[in-house]
Amino acid sequence: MFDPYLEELHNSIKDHGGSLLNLPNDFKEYFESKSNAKIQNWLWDVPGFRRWRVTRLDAGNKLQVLNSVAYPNYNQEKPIMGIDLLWFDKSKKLVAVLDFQPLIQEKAYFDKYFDDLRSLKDRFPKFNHQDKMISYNPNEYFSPWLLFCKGGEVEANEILPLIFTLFIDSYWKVANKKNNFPDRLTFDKVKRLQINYDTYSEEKDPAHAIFAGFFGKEWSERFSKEFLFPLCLKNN
Ligand code: BLA
Repeated sequence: MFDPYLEELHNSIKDHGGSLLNLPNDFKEYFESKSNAKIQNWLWDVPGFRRWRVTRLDAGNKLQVLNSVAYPNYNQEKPIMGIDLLWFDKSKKLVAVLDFQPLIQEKAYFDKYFDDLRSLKDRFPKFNHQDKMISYNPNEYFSPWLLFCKGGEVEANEILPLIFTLFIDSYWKVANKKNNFPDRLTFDKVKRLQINYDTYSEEKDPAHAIFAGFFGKEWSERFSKEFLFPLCLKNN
């Protein structure tokens, strides 16, 4: 379901000078026969970024996931790029979340980095899911123009392909924006906010139970600590 997006994302990262970093073998790929679930991960070194991770989960018709987070360097106050795409084939249900995740919730910051995301949001009303978030706080590390869809096959097959490309292209524009650092946020402040992002995300992530169910508690805890949220204060 998400392989074309995975390929597009990886090609786009390579086009922007990214190179693959090494990972432990059981993070590169891990298969659990009991659950028939496979997870693959990639870690990229990309100019301008401190860390860019990509995860692909294939649990057949139970669940398909593409997840990616890009953390700019600490001397860049730019938003974090966050993608979480889920497809539940049995129920033909799509959950798609794409955002420039803001470090702070201030108008001047939004005005500087969010024009393109705002216009994407205007163009794609189906990605304007209005229900309350269940686990996350919409005012913490989510922007007012978060692209959020809870839909089905039409959204997955007809709208997501358009949005995905435009979203990635828009984020590169933000990433390539000249940084007038130190602007609003200093190096130390950006670092603190990124540490807080990992701490917050680790706490709220609805995926823990899923990973533990598919791959066992032990592997999943190490994966969360060492790959997903290494800066999480709980782990340090
Ligand atoms: C929701 N993400 C979810 C859900 C699951 C995952 C199971 C709940 C789906 C539902 O409502 O039915 C699963 N998240 C995963 C998996 C990974 C993961 C398997 O990270 C693997 C690494 N989540 C992110 C990022 C964003 C994000 C980067 O990891 C930001 C774009 C957002 N996921 C996000 C949001 C929801 C969600 C906003 C809805 C949750 C809510 O309603 O509070």
